[in-house]
Amino acid sequence: MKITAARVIVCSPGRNFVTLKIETDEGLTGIGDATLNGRELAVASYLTDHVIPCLIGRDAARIEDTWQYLYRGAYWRRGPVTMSAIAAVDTALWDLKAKAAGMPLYQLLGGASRERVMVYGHANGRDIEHTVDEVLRQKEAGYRAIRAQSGVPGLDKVYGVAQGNARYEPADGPLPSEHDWSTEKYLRHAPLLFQRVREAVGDDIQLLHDAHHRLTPIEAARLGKDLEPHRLFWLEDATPAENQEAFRLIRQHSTTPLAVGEVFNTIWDCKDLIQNQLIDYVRATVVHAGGITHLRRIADFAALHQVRTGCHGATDLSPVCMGTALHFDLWVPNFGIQEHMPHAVETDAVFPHSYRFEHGFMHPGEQPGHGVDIDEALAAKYPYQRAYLPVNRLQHDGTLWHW
Ligand code: CS2
Ligand code: MG
Repeated sequence: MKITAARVIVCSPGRNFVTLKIETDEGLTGIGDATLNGRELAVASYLTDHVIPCLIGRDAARIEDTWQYLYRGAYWRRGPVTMSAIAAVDTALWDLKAKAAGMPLYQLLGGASRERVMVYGHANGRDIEHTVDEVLRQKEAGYRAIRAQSGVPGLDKVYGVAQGNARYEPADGPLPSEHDWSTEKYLRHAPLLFQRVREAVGDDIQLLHDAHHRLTPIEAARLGKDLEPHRLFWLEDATPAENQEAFRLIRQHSTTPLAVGEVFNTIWDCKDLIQNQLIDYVRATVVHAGGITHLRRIADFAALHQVRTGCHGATDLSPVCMGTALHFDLWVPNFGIQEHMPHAVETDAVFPHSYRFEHGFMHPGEQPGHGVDIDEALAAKYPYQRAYLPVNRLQHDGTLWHW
């Protein structure tokens, strides 16, 4: 099966997505997600200008060889733009191979290791009471695991909390808006939030929280310790992880399980974290970590150290990534949990898919391939719209802080 053509489709049905479609001489097509929130057009150009010309005429069955060709062959390795582009090609080739075999992707990976995939939903509130209501609403919707985020008294806008009645969307304007931040206020507030949420929701629901890289290692250690009584499933992105060694300090002080890695793009970003058992869950997912081929390598390495997976699943990862991740989740032996933030109605219409949500679990479906398609005619009605994540500044002096 030879690759005869490939093209990039950029569209904005509710938010921006970048999709790669590969065509073959046997008439089968495969698609892959290449979306990099806020930097979409860089990946689109990387693919169109530098990758697609090298794909034409290649054997679509040689997934591993193509991965190595794009990773080693470019000379410039790693980085989110490169790895999202490689991921798109890799995902499209796995989709093609599974379609050619007439089986759902998880079968090709080795078959299901479980019946269904546990997902966590989001509960975002203006304040503690609003967050408690949202947690109970998510519980009612069937979620067994819920991430709770809340506005902080004295701070105008906070990560993960929508403005007004709108849904929280991880890109909120044509230029970055500005949020303010106070670690002191947040550290006083977060333990009170989880005390109330745990009281209201009971012991059977798993609770998660995302600190979004805002804390220093010693502050993160204090938060982990303060949250221990409320038995979180995980505390995510407690401190930035460019320096992987930073997590040792948190570990020395707290038994709250730690998750990190939605911004990782290769195994090198988490090698020390995993082999020193400084984390419990690795958040890398298909689109930003080099596709199924590389994510599988990360997961296998993590398994040796009892680290489990917890794939990123915000709305800026397209349904193509979601569907592919669900096949990976159903197969991967050291599965932990999968994030689930439902897409907008317009997004779902552009990307028809076989995956489904039922009672807090998801399943990728039995369609051959990864089970997600793109309606190109409908996609063309939603042209790209520049949109960025906000930036964050310290409230007391305006220093640019971590997002
Ligand atoms: C988040 C995301 O889902 C998460 O845990 O941290 O909302 C993240 O901010 C965006 O995906 C960034 O593009
Ligand atoms: Mg996160």
